[in-house]
Amino acid sequence: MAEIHSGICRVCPAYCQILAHVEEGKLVKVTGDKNDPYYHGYTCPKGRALPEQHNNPKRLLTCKKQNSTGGFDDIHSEAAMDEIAEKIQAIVAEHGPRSVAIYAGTGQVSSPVAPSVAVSFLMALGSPMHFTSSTIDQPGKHIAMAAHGLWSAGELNFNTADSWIIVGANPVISKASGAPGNNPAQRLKEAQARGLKLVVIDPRVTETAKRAYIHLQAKPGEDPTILAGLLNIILAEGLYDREFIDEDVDGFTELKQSVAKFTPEYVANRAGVDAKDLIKAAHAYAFAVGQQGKGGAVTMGTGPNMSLHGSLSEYLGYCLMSVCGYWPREGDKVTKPNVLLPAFEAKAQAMPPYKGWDYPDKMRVRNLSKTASGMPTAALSDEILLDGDGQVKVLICMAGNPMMAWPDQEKTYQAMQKLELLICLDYHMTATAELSHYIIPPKLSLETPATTQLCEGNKHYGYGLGFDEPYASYAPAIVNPPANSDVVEEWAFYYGLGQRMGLSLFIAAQAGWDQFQESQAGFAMLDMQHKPTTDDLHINLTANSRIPLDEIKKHRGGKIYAVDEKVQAKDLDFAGKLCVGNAMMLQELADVYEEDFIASQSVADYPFRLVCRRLNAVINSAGREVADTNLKPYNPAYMHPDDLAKLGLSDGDTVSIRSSHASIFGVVESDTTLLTGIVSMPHAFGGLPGKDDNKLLQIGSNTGKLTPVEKNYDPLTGIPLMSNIPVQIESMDLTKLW
Ligand SMILES: Nc1nc2c(c(=O)[nH]1)N[C@H]1C(S)=C(S)[C@@H](COP(=O)(O)OP(=O)(O)OC[C@H]3O[C@@H](n4cnc5c(=O)[nH]c(N)nc54)[C@H](O)[C@@H]3O)O[C@H]1N2
Ligand SMILES: Nc1nc2c(c(=O)[nH]1)N[C@H]1C(S)=C(S)[C@@H](COP(=O)(O)OP(=O)(O)OC[C@H]3O[C@@H](n4cnc5c(=O)[nH]c(N)nc54)[C@H](O)[C@@H]3O)O[C@H]1N2
Ligand code: SF4
Ligand SMILES: [Mo]
Repeated sequence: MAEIHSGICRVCPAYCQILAHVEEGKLVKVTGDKNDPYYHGYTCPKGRALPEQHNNPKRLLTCKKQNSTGGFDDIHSEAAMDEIAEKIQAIVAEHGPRSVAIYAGTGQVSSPVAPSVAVSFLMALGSPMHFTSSTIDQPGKHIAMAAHGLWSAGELNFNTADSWIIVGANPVISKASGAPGNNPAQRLKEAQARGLKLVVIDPRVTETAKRAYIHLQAKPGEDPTILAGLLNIILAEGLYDREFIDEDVDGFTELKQSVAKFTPEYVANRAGVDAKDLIKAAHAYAFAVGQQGKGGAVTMGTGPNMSLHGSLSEYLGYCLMSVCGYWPREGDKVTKPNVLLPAFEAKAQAMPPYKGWDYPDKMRVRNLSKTASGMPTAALSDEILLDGDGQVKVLICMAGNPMMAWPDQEKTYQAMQKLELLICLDYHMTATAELSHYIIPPKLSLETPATTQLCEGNKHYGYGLGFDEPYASYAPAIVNPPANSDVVEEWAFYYGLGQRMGLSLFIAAQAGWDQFQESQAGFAMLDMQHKPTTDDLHINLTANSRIPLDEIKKHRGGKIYAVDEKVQAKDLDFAGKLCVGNAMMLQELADVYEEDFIASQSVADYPFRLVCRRLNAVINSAGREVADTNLKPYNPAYMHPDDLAKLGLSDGDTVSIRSSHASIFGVVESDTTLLTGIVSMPHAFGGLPGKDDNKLLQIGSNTGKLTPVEKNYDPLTGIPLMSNIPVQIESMDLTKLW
């Protein structure tokens, strides 16, 4: 008989409430929790594969140390931490603390505990070198937020919105960037039935675009043009909220002047859309202007953020919300009140702009610095490869896979091999783990206690994350790691090093962005003698929560709490405003107008554009080891059948895909949902450069190889061109190569 425990899936930031079926201590099945008031039983294939992930025979259950032949030997975790601590101390003594870096990838979404302790470890060491995948994802969000400011009362509610624009995101598959994560397909369907006017801008008729009132199937990379065009129509026709702008928005005149050139005809010609559709989209979006509580939002995904002008696109998205006054007003219900984060006073006023870039922590290359999005990960390989003061010699890679995910795979490969010490915290043998000196496998998600705090805290990222209800859940560890395993929770690894190195680590209660600054209350030093439990750390993290964790623990499973927060009036003497006229952003827009928009040489030599895309059953490089057999082991290069016909190609043919930087192999597959001229291909496939190229049909190929990091990058965050990459496609009979 299986016991059934409620738990939280934390494979992706949707954080679905699940039922874990356990037999004799082993996780055997995961189903949705139909009684959950927020998720209503929703799960996806990745969550349902949690038993396969936890019980995978190939899962790493002991720490590994690389031997002199490149193979791995088992090592006890305590011995591994002894050796690693000693090595780090020696390297720091010789090269200083900046020689130690941490890279935390997507897997850290599973808990706020490890990232918090990781940051504390680096701070105690005195190293600023903390990197995450955020700066190779959608770093434009943070820059735009800083340049525009935030609205203290948060955003309007998707479930009651009248119009919504989704730019280069596919939430039905990604559960991110637009529709709420608790069953995005269903939420979109309901919204459509209710009459939501959804505008989708995407070169592909995605699962999300199928639900659109208007789908602008535009060329990739033209998002700033299209968004400026929408603003121009709205401003020229007077469809904006004059009262709101007078009261709460700066920079209106500058914005109006800057977008005036982006006429419907100009935009239509440039982006390959119909001018009438553009006008219709602007009207659909702006139709609720001036009616309190009505309106919508603009949300972006990886598409615009990876096509160079991500910050500008995100910024223009904010401008569209602010000129229409699409923010909650006094008396409206707060869409995302905190539960496990501190209570806050939602006021109908701006949190004014701030400088979110050029922070004092500098990189040694390309004049890059830390920004509100973090340290520029696209420059970390350079920091490892470039000799001299400040060179990174030690990398702790936590829940990330640089060899699959970082741009410029060849450079990443050189960097990983140059490190004096590479430590990988991962549960299976990834391409990065293969190159590591030590691999420290963690407990998996259902083996550790969990709260929904991290999901809640993501609410300002514009990812459609967070809960649009006062929802929270806590789940204790549900199963133990397999017998005889020696796995180490990620936070405990940093703690173990800290103990050995004589460091004092701390943990700070999560403040939430409503408070905007780290709260000092709830800041606790960790007891470095007596090891805390993971539950203790969750208590620290939730020290300032609106509803005490103890109360949440009383309700097993998810619950919507009785928090009925209304937006309060603006403070009497408050003069702060949102800004739609940021000079740096509007200069970038002027540059976009001036640029030779279809760089003619690119078109002649590289007639196709390779764009990003995600798969339902896996998350980036993770999950393929357990995904069901319907998933192809490789990443097809999807193209329109007309393009294939022109090139004399059919489904399954092999090709070379060449950018100005490098080339990879691909297997083409026809896809009528695409614009012609596009190659749509999932990332994070393939193996090590040069080593695994002949395994195309077994493991696919790595699109990251096509992107150089030192050309075509965002000057603030360093993110290079990772979508809309000009490529040429040539038929290639690979059987002749191998
Ligand atoms: N060309 C191209 N490149 C891209 C992208 C693209 O669209 N195109 N997308 C970019 C984006 S958006 C991102 S976020 C990055 C992703 O960059 P990364 O995060 O570096 O890559 P992932 O493949 O997500 O690696 C996550 C790793 O975490 C491990 N993991 C999962 N859960 C846990 C856990 O609980 N604990 C531990 N210790 N490990 C865990 C997984 O096994 C996996 O190896 O890639 C970026 N790179
Ligand atoms: N199932 C699943 N879920 C995931 C992930 C996964 O790998 N699998 N990854 C997770 C991660 S790390 C992230 S960051 C999120 C990302 O979530 P999303 O941003 O929703 O990612 P995608 O599904 O790749 O959607 C990007 C869309 O942008 C379009 N596009 C490409 N270039 C352009 C452009 O220049 N302009 C416009 N307008 N569109 C463009 C593509 O056609 C594609 O439909 O998803 C997360 N969730
Ligand atoms: S959507 Fe995300 S959180 Fe929900 S079941 Fe799938 S992987 Fe888990
Ligand atoms: Mo991501």
